[in-house]
Amino acid sequence: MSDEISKELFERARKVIPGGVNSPVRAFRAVGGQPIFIREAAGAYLTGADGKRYVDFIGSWGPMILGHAHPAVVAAMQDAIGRGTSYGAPTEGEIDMAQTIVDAVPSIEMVRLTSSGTEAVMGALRVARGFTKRDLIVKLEGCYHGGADYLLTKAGSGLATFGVPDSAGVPAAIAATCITVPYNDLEAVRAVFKERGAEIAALILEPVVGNMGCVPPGTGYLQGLREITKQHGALLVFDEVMTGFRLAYGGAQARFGVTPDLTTLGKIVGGGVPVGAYGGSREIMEHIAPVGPVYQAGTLSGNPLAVAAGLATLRVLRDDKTAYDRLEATSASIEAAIVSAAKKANVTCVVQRVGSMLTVFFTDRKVRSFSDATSSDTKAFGRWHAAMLEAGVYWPPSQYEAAFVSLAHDAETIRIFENALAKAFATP
Ligand code: KE4
Repeated sequence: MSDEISKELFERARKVIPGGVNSPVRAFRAVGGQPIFIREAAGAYLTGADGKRYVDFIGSWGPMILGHAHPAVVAAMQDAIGRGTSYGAPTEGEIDMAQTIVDAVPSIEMVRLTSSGTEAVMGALRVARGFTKRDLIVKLEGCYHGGADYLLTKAGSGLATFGVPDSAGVPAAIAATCITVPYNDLEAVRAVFKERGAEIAALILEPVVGNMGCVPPGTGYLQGLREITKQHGALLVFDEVMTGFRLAYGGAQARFGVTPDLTTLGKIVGGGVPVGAYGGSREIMEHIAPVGPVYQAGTLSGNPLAVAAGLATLRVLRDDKTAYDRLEATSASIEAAIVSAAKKANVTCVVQRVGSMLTVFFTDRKVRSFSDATSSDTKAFGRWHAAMLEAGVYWPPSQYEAAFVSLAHDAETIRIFENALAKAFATP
């Protein structure tokens, strides 16, 4: 039974917000149907406008690793809000937040807070350009790094050509400062650096990709990128906005043992409230204003309320010594449930998971690159997504996104999930 209240809210929203949403993927255009408007959330559950409860596998696209309305986060925000919401002046909480990130992330000696992942990426790549005095950025096809113009590009024809705009409004000259090559292809990266290495400031990637669906790095791939960038004097930037504090307390770089020059963070570091961050060595980071010549600023950067939520979240992850083991166990159960249900229904799909992020690809092959990902049957995914939603499971509304498991997912949520899978895989 569809949510009539959400339908009415969507009609109203579309009159005053482009597409009725404040971020495109929420509009369900990739899967069809109507978006569910959410009234509240707690633990592993979302409650829709009509009161229907859903097991949540979006987790606000990553931040909600503790589950929604975690008591420690709620208490920290309630305590902070009584002292005001923003001062535009430094606070002790920002020092605690910075120190916590420095202590956790291997590549970070100094860190600057922002209000989004996009801003963190923009800051990191600007300081990479300022530090190396080079202009070009290399990105990998299928990775998404937020809304900066020069990163909204797709691969031009051929390998080492410049990017072409992937969004209206991005000038060709700006897009041309970014070269896009396929993910998991070290030869393609070697070729780009052979041809243009002296002009390349940085290579940025999601160390485990979430934005073409969950695609892990091939064996030796991250180490190979580390060697190639070092050889050519370019900086290696791990965009850990999604994987930071998700795949391990130290992020993907701790899990895979490869240390980049710069790291971007977001999502979990804000605990569901707007916080982004970028960090690296003191030598690089002291190129940023007011110490150095690279300008980057933000009215609400380090906002006391957002820092309170983020710090409470990181402290739970730091102090709960079995958190990541429990997350791994629950995520493995969820993966096994999908594989078993698909097999029972004789449905061809591939489940790819790293830690507590995973994707169900409706394809018959291992997905190692964006071209593999686009072999997926997105219509079959759309039908499956709608059936899961009807059965009370809110899965990310796009084949090219990762789902997220939280510490609040438990045996009851897995039972609901298994029942939904049986129905969804039976849906033709
Ligand atoms: P924000 O500006 O949305 O906070 O972060 C941008 C960003 C940067 N880097 C990575 C690896 C990211 O995944 C993101 C944002 N992720 C998307 C979901 N895949 C956010 C959801 C949305 O755009 O609505």
